[in-house]
Amino acid sequence: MLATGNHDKVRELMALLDGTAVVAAPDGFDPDETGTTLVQNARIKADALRPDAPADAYVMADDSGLFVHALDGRPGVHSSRYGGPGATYADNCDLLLRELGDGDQRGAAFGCVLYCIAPDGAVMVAGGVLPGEITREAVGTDGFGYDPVFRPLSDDRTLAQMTRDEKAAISHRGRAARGMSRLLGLP
Ligand code: ITT
Repeated sequence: MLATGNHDKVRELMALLDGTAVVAAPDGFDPDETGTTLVQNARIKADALRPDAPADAYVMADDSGLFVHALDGRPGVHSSRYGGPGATYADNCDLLLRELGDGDQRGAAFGCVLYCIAPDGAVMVAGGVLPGEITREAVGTDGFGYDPVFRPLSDDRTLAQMTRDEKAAISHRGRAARGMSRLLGLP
């Protein structure tokens, strides 16, 4: 059971864990993310869902964010709330482009931590990083979040110009999910 209220993460994680029975958290799942690191916030979400999940289920949380070097790592763990309460993905991208302006320092990295609690209480943690740079304008319509303004170092397109499989092959979440699959002994 995935400890997230973000349907875009659910969609990507279901594809990444293809062949495993995955269910989303109940509607409205949204615990306070008071941590200062991806690991802390992933743990908060997994711990919050554990009591409500079936006893024989594995509970897995995803905490992720975009870390921009010229902004000292912001928006980081605050990526979903960067533009304030109610900000859309487009609002967040616009704010980021405005903050960076014409600056040449555009290096950034996506990070993802997956935190899984097994039925017996054992904890498994896996992470993934995707280095890249922030574009000067939003390009592409696929993916979600900051995908239209993020170009991985390994490509000349943004993540929003890639297919789901192309993104999964290189992304922070794809890397973390493959690590978690190994820890869980999944195919
Ligand atoms: P949950 O806490 O319910 O899981 P959330 O969206 O609030 O959902 P986070 O606190 O982990 O999750 O914030 C992650 C944000 O980072 C997300 O909302 C996007 O803005 C951004 N993000 C994470 N992964 C991304 C990706 O693959 N592509 C684009 N943006 C991403």
